[in-house]
Amino acid sequence: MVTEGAYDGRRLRQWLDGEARGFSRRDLMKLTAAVGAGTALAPDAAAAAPAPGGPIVKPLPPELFRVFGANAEMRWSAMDGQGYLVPVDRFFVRNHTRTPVIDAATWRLHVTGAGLRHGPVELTYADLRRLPAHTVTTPVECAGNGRSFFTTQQGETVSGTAWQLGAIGVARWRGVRLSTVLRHAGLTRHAVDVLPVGLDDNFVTGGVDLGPVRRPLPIRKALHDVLVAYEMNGQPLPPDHGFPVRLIVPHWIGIASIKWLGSIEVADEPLFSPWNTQFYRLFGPGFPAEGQPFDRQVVKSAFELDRDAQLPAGRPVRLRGRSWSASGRIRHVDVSTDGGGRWRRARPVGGSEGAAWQRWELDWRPEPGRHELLARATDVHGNTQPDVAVHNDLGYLFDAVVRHPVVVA
Ligand SMILES: Nc1nc2c(c(=O)[nH]1)N[C@H]1C(S)=C(S)[C@@H](COP(=O)(O)O)O[C@H]1N2
Ligand SMILES: [Mo]
Repeated sequence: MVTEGAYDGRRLRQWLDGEARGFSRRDLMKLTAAVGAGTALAPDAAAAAPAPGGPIVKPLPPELFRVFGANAEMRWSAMDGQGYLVPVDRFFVRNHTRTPVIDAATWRLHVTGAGLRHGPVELTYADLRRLPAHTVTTPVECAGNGRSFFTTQQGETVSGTAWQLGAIGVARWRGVRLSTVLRHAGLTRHAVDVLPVGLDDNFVTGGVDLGPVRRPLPIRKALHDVLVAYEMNGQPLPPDHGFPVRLIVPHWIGIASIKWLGSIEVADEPLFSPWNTQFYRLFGPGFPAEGQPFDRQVVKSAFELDRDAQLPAGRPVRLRGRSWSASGRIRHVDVSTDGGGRWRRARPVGGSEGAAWQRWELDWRPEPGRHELLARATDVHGNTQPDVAVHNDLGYLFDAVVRHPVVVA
């Protein structure tokens, strides 16, 4: 398992040597030109200064987080006793560089591009707040959530941050529908793709500046359920989660939900960025050489326990967990406390606001010793968690049932 940075460097060298899959040097030249244009379109980028201190602003106490450089995942034990939503103090953070500090008073959202009817439009924070507000409860989940289990459970090599299952959080997001913003700006019938661009530092890897973090969305998704969010769990967005404004793209991989939103290009042709060509595609044997694109998350489950958690012997234990699917509500969750021999149906707890996830519980009378817990969720469409996830080089979409060791003493 190598770090995301090492992976990026390796991929980039292959790319420069002409061995890259689906992204030629010519593409790189075009990309570099496009990046120049993108920067010119975001004159307020100077308003975003890196935060003093580390790459993440909020405290990362070890009982709530596992930290990987600029990224921090939630420990699942931190959800024990919590409600439906993940509080901000334990919500995972995934930064390509570092959290910028942005002044909402000088911030502008620039809407530009050939897909606009009357030319570019600029919105202030106050403008955005005056547009009709909408609230959605939905997860943000990194495409690589669960990646470490490709290695520890399947013995496979993958690159990227070695997340366990804590690169997900569910929050209640409030803001303006992207469709409202785009219709306010005025779309032509030829709008095809929308490119949201972040105001954080350019992402530089292997000595090459890939420009600001950005990933195109098809106009259909953009007009369907995407939110331009300014609140998280009833409070202004915290700096680490995109203050003043981020995109929330329900059920899609986290990279779609661009934080620190500075501009949105509406194009009349398909758009590309490294985040939908070089990264966030499935590469490896069995996939096309240029990589298989994907956007949607899969089905997963987690126990609200640390790995190797100590549980008391001699009395009943109430196991709790959550399951989620990007395709719809969870229909049922089966739990095994003996390494997969016997399965029992977990009891659902509470509702499933926004179909973000389902809480569940199961009572267990454990014998002293080591045990392996497993949870397998099935959604309303019959999508279920397999025993083995499909390997891909970048370790995305780990959906297999995770074996969770605990010690009863
Ligand atoms: N501008 C910007 N947006 C970004 C990122 C980033 O580094 N910069 N990271 C993306 C990724 S990969 C994920 S998984 C989510 C994480 O959101 P969170 O940090 O609020 O949990 O933000 C996405 N949006
Ligand atoms: Mo991510």
